[in-house]
Amino acid sequence: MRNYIIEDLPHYYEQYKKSIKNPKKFWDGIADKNFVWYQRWNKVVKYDMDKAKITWFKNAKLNITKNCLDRHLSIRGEKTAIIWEPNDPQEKSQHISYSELYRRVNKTANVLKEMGIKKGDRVCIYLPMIPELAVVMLACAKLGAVHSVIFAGFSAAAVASRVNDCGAKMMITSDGSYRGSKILDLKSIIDEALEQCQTVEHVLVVKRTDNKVNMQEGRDFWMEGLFEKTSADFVTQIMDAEDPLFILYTSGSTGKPKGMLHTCAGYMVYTGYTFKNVFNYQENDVYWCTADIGWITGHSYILYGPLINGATTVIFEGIPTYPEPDRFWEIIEKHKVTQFYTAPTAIRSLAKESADWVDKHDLSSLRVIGSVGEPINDEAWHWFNDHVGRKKCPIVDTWWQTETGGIMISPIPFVTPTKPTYATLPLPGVQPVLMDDKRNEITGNQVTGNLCIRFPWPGIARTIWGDHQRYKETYFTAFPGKYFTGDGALRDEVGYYRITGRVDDVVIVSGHNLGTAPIEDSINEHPAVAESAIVGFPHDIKGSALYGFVILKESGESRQKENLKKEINQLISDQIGPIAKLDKIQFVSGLPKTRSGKIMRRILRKIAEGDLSNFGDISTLLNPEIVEEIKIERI
Ligand code: 6R9
Repeated sequence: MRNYIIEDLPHYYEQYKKSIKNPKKFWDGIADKNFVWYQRWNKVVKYDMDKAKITWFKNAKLNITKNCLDRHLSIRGEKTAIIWEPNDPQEKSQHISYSELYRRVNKTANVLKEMGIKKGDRVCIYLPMIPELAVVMLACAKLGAVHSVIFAGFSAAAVASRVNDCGAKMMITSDGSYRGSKILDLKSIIDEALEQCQTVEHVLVVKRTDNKVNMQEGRDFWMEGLFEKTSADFVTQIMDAEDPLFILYTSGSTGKPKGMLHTCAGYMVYTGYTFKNVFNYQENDVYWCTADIGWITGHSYILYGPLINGATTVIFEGIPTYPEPDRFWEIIEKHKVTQFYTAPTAIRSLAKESADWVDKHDLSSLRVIGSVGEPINDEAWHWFNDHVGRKKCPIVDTWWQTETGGIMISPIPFVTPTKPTYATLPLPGVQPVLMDDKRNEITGNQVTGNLCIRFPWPGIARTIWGDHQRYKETYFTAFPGKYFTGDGALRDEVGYYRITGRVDDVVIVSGHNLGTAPIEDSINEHPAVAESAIVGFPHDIKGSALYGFVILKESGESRQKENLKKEINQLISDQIGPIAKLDKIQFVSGLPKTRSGKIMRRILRKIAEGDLSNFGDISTLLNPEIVEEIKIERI
């Protein structure tokens, strides 16, 4: 990012001010200096927030893969682009160079083309975390097809609804997937899903587990066989700035899936710029993000952002606890990882284990550690800081969304002083505003409100696939003229932001607005508590009251449950006030979570309300079986 590296705090403020005063000039400079284009734009940004119409770099011509691959070949062709770490530590890891990745992408783009895929066609991808996943996404981008990655853990029904929503012409999957000690049969899930889909003409199957699979004559083909035969030359498709790059369905929403559409130029510029600055990436670093590529974090910060910057990015196939709960720490030590980016849910689950698992590893290669996906509670922040960062690595608590394409609010490492549980300051070009429920802007500091963004940034999703009206209604009507994030935030005395959670997680008890996240934080500080979730339920006198679902650590299991309840409420009372005490506490063995680790509060709310029917589609949960248990043991 020539000329756009943020060097120190005054420089941040200077860049920030420039970006707000003249966003066009700011983004024009970044786009101009750091990317390769076939043709320049004639307008940096054009927007109408009421109609939810936004364009960036209008009429520019480009292909993101030129920026991810081609331009690196002459200077870092032999450099490792991808380090692939398999599920089983006994299996060899792979180092794939930029030139080898380029070759594989070209051959795969030829395979897709020969199978009839053209610019604009949608290709659904249902693959484990193997190198081919990155290769097929880039191959789609290279030929101009729109990829839609579906997390390879979703059920057949969830797959079918996504395939049908985007009208995919092709599906790419594998014969199976290794997850810890399990083998998942991906191909039969796809077979079942496709019984309900009319648009898919071909299924390409990547070999991974050597499972026996059914191959449907004329529809299904082994990728390997086709790949071997094709040429390694491919002429890159020239894309318009606003041509679709990918569709990604957001997790955890009710009803019809929401296919967020990202387009070529703005997404490229935004992920490239934010990756470089937020992770302080340097040429010989080894960067690792533990997310699944099936989520936006994986798209932007395993694949596109790192490759745009010529980085070495780790792709890990397995899970944090296999074969032992120190797998993450072992991988950091093995590959000398310099940036480690993970989620609070992973941090909390590993913090439950003995600290010896992490302390015994040499993590001295680490320079920056990061968190994303949900608010990171105080306890988890400190554990991450003490045991993983060893008090030497800044923690970048990065707030953003599938819809935002890239990181929006985050410390810049070695620049922004961090503060536990705070995402701190907006990145240049991002204008957060806090709004009250009457649609007035809340100015000043030490205030809380609904988090909106005033001005478009290049990475913003342009629409919901096939439903622009829904896009407009969801994001641009609650607070006219602004993008509404659905999150609440607090702005402290120096202007730092702390994301307090989804605004729909606020419960009003006897007229007091209580955010559930801070209550959970204080419960989690109880030595016997591993994790908790609070929801509201109707109460005759208070309007709403609080219901807590609490997971105990093993050490807490044997304690007297009634005493524990009293202690938990005393803790809340001490830290927040008696008003925040829980009316009901149910001890549970797990919480319903989405695949990206978010608690499905919608389900807990229904259980707390006593509405035990019609939970909607729970097949996309990580642990659907827990719902039954919680339901039966409801108080
Ligand atoms: C990137 C991603 C978006 C929602 C978002 C917010 C929550 C993400 C956070 C955070 C607090 C952070 N969220 N990062 N909350 N602090 N650092 O997670 O995208 O899956 O679309 O979720 O996640 O509630 O609105 P997505």
